[in-house]
Amino acid sequence: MNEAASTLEGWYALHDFRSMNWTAWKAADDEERAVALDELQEFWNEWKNVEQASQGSTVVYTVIGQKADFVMMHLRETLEDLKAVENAFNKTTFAKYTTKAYSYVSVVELSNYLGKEGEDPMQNPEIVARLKPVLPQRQYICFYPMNKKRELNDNWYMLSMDERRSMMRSHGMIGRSYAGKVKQIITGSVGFDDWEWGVTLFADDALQFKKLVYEMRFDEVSARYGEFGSFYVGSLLNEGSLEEMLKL
Ligand code: 76R
Repeated sequence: MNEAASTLEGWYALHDFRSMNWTAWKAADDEERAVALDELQEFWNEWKNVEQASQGSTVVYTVIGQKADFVMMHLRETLEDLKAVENAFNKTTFAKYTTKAYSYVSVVELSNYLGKEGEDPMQNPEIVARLKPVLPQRQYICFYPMNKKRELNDNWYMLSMDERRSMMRSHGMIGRSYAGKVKQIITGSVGFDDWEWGVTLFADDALQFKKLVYEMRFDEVSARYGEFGSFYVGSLLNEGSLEEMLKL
């Protein structure tokens, strides 16, 4: 059998995409809307407590276009914790005014392609921090799921470790040239969801997503072996801007 890359896993991830039911939201009276927003605020405070206790992280972004209206990205220690936060949202009054648009379940993943030999990665605080990251509050988010191809002539999983490692080096070099501009979080989803990885990118300039993803298309790992799902792009929401979005 071919040598599998060994992976390190951190927090579990849920990307929970929702659409607004504007008809219901507009039909509600002022008091109902106020109750919904208060509950949402309470819920938001709970997420912040989780983050402060280093037990997870949550960010909320709008989604531009018709695929959804907003996305809550949650990182938590266990799948049960993710289910609990999903349920808690579903039980809020605010959820009554939303519909489910899409979701993605995965786990923060680092692979050993470029790791240093002989080093125990879990002793490296930088690696531990990347496995359990506080999600960045950059202005824009981009999310898409992807696979590595398994076709007769182009089968990533049949390549030798050396071949994959050298291609991943080239991939990493391109990625690194976006340091400071784009922050990426790769989450693995083999066995969890419909694609093999979720790619979540954060940036203050949304054009950097286009430039990075485009540049990677010319790199062999993506050009030859990458298969991509739907792309979602959105901008940062905090309690204030969410209220603004919901104001009638
Ligand atoms: O983790 C590291 O920083 C080491 C180098 C590295 C690995 C191992 C790295 C760097 N990536 C790795 C793994 Mn990546 N990455 C993607 C996409 O749109 C596309 O064409 C592909 C989607 C982007 C935009 C991106 C960005 N990467 C992976 C894996 C797992 C592969 C496997 O195990 O087979 C996938 C699916 C994937 C996909 N990558 C970087 C980036 C960026 C910006 C970096 C540099 C990170 C940095 O140095 O800060």
